[in-house]
Amino acid sequence: MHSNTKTQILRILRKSNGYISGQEICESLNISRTAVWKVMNQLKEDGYVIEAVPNKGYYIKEYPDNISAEEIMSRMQTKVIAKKVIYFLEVDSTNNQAKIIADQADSHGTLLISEQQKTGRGRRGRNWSSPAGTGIWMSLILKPNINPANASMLTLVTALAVVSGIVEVTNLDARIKWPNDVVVSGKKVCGILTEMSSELDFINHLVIGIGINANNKEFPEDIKGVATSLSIQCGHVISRQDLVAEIMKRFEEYYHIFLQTEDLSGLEDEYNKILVHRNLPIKIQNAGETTEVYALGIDNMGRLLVKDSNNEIVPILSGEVSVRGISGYV
Ligand code: BT5
Repeated sequence: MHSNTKTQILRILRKSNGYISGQEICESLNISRTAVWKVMNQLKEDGYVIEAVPNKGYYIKEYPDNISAEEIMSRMQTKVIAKKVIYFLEVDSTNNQAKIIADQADSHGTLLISEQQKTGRGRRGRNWSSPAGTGIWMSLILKPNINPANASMLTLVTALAVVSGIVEVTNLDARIKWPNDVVVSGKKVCGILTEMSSELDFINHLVIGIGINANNKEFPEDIKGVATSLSIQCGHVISRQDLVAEIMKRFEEYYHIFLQTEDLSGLEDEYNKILVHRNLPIKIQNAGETTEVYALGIDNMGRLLVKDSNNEIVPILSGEVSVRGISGYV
């Protein structure tokens, strides 16, 4: 109840263009003056700079760089996605925590987010660097009523939502490196890890892990060459809260479009427009073998269509290959 009140008060304060009186807050939430006053004090402790002027009311002068559950939820403009947010200061991996609670009946749409991950994971046991106070390390739980064979396309849907969110908030020229990386200026700013628990014809749950380098200033030696952050690219600190809210909003829209056909028919054009390799030669690495092909774009099943050396068009499935540019990561 209390965290709910905090979320609602934050929402009201953000919406009001200027001061809002304690009385108005009490009335719209049907709570006491003392309850409002308590939440205001808590918010101050959380780092919000709140001005309280007699006869005028409250006004938030400064927001902390805070990705608490209440802060994120108060910004959400969605119907189902990320209406419930669980925040951690530190965690092994948000995907691990998501899996623990995913089988609860009401977990669909729950978002888990952490300031830091001790053992953030990439695909196939690879490591994902997730230091504190810099990035967005989050996992979304979904329980779609779709064929498990189509679930991997949701990674592409997510990549599309991440790019749209980044473009909206930063105006950077973010692009997708098929299937699940988001790149800016040829370097990786985001990776997506989708994990599924399913039966042959039924999905118990999906966990979509999203890692975004938002305000990282530096990277560990081993990934310096391939990684960058949004703040490095745009030259200023970006609002992680705004970005999370925007990505979730976009995700909900795209998810809805995906569910209508259970494939990417309604999204492939948009995806292909921001595909970094589109109409370029790439290298496909598969089981130690490297082939040079020409990338055309994805089809409605999310497969990458490439033209091989015989000029034949071949669909490539994600999960089995890794894609590289001709002379580097992109
Ligand atoms: C990915 O794997 O790109 C998926 C990353 C998913 C991370 C999120 S964070 C929230 C959730 N909880 C988790 O535990 N994971 C998810 P992959 O395509 O396998 O890329 C991994 C590779 O990217 C590594 O081997 C490094 O080379 C590189 N890498 C590691 N950390 C990075 C970072 N912060 N930025 C850019 N590249 C990184």
